Amino acid sequence: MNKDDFYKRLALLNQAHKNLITRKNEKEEPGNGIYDRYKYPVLTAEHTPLFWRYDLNLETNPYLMERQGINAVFNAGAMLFNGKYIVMARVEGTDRKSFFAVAESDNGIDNFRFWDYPVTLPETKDSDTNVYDMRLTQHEDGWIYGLFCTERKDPDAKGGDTSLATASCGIARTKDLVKWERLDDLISYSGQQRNVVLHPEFVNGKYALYTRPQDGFIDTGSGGGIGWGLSESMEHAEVKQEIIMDNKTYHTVYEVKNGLGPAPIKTAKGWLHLAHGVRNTAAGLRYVLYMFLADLKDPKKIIAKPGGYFIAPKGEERVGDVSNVTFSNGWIEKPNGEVFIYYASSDTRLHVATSSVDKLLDYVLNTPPDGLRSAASVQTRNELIRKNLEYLIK
Ligand code: M1P
Repeated sequence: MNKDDFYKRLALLNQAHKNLITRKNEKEEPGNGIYDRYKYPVLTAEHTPLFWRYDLNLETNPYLMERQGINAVFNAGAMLFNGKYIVMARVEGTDRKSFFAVAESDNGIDNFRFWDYPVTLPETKDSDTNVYDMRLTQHEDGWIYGLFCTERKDPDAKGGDTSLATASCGIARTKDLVKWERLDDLISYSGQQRNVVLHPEFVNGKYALYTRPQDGFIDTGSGGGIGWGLSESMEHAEVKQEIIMDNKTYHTVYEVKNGLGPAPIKTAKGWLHLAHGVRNTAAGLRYVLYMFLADLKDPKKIIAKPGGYFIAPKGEERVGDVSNVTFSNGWIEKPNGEVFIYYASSDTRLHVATSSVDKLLDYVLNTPPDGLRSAASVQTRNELIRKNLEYLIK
């Protein structure tokens, strides 16, 4: 490619990237009254800076090729930081390795821009093969903690078996989201761990962790459910005893497994939680989001749980590297009570849905619980129909 063509192509790439990252997002009307969805994802692989992917030097990359492609941007932690909406995205390269990167926006619904460098996460002595799904917790001890899954090849895997892996909870902390101190991985006694989340406050003077014990890497087996345990420290976090606070349940949207999403939001009526539930289908696993409310004084006690899902994949969200998945590990509560829910679809892209603490409390407190039988579902629906028809006749 001659110099002119190189710079012409570069200008085209720059323009396409700028158009994408500055595109205004649009609320989808009329919504369901609980939350609003938006027309465009907030982040995709194409949102990552060109200088992460291309060698921009004419001498060393005369064809202006993409040298280090990005495959997907999805499951993101989130927080307000220095007045900006921050997401800590899971970025996956074309080499299948994930890493973390911060993107920020002024309004939380569009114009997200990645910081120049992804997170350089220190390793422990036992290096991570893959890291993903960071939950950010601004803890009352003053640190911002990032808890994530660290995946390694299973040391017990026999000779040629390259599929067996182990999942553990990696832990790091920071004050500025740039310099990270890596702490020991969580020690627990219930098999593998994914979807571990740090509660933002001390409980009985200890750190409180939501866990998701599992027997194997993919299947939770006889384990599973959202667990709860306490740890004396985060430098050497150890949960000696886990209790399951939210079980998997037969013929529900969390029949096969579930796991907590972001750290809960504290409200006047309880701790508001967002989680994912997984069921099996003939087409594979289906991941949806659901919510519940836990007791303010005893955060392991669930006090309200609507039946069914809160967000499920819709339209293009249904398709991706792992289709039929919605997953969330980040949300932001603004001081005025607005809530920005960052959810990913099909392990491919990141979206936002907006709501408020008032609406979400109304949803968790006034949506009927799962009656666990078709007859119970009909009874609940009939009750709604009867009330509506009587009200309309008046
Ligand atoms: O592929 C769907 C999700 O699968 C895992 O979640 P869980 O442990 O609950 O099954 C994670 O790998 C997650 O990142 C992924 O989105």
